[in-house]
Amino acid sequence: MADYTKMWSELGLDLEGHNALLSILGSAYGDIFLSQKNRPEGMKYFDFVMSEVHGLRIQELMEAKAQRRIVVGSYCVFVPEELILAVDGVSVGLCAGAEFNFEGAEEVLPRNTCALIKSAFGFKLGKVCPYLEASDVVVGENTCDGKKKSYEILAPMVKDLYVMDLPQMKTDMGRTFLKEEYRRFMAKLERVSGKKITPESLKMGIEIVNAKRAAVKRLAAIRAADPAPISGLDALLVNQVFFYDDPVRFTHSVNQLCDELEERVKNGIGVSAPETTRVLVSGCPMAVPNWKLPMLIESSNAVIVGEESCVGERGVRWLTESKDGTVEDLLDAITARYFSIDCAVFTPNPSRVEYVKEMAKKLNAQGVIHYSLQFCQPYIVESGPVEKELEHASIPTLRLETDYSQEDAGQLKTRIEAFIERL
Ligand code: BJ8
Repeated sequence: MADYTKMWSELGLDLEGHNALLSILGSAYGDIFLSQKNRPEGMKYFDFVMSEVHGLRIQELMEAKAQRRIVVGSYCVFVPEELILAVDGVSVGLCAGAEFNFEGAEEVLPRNTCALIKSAFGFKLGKVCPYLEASDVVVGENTCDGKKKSYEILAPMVKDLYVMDLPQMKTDMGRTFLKEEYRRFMAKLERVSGKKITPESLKMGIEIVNAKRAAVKRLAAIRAADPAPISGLDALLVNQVFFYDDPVRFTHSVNQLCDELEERVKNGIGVSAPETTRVLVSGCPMAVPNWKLPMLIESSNAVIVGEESCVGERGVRWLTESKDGTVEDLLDAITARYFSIDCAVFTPNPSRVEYVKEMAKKLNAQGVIHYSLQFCQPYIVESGPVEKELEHASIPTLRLETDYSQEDAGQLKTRIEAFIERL
């Protein structure tokens, strides 16, 4: 990697902490990803992106800013990238998946806060996230109580925290509310960027994001093959890079990877032997570099064939209808798309479990591992009924609760191995 020290210090990063984080990440990446056997060639692009995730990509963001393009950071798939692209902005994901500076985070947040939120705070307080520091606007959304209340604490720490309110029920009122929130967000983006959203710019934004989602959906569909042409770890990585990379370049690289995987399927080539036990993971999102659970599963004689998660199927499943029309018409299409997302913060949320069943069938998964982060009430509460419903449909299910530490790795592995034996 080139020397980016100057850029990192100009962004205000704590160089010592940042170097420590990069070195942990680099060695974890080598151990977990590069040691896998029979990886597709197309993963080289994603290895490169990861090796430059705090380097070249940040340099691109800085160049975009120099050209008066805004960078918008967000923590949730309810924040429409289409709108950000419509003002020629750059959208970046800010969720964090590493146990870094939790002591700092626990000085401002309760200990019993989920690891994803603590990690975002640990990164901010430790000054180690260049994406956060490069963001002109940070969008917080009112989803779970943990995030909603923690944004009050984050607000004074970032340049411009914009809070997006979200409905909690799938009613007509909820849909109208979501549309009005997206309209308010459009006005915010126009104000900060100094650019007006037009039907043309919005349609272009929709098409770029649709193409990106369609590429990931293509990848997801190929994973139905046996033997699995790609590991769950690599597929998760693609879904994680989704939130950082340039969208057009990302789409091209995913499609290239899919071309290769389709060839593999034709020739019966896989990353694991035919008839390896196939598992679906469902639940909370796994932000970079949260690779703990997939690593434990895939080192237990099983392959992950899908992720029912926001870093996965829930983030890409729906496309936005792209049509000619006014900004208002396109805003309706965007609202319809996002209102379909079945995050556990909605009540009731029956479509999620129905879709888990559908995914298990489509992908020939023999069992489901439900993953909740500790203290994540929406997904932990929902995991009971989900398990019951899946078991009722004869889909064996294992419910796990964990965090970002390695302390429970041995215990989790024992439970995962016992579950896989049962399938
Ligand atoms: S749409 S899943 S990205 S809210 S793990 S912080 S829910 S306590 S991340 Fe999410 Fe949007 Fe929903 Fe998706 Fe809270 Fe749970 Fe923590 Fe979570």
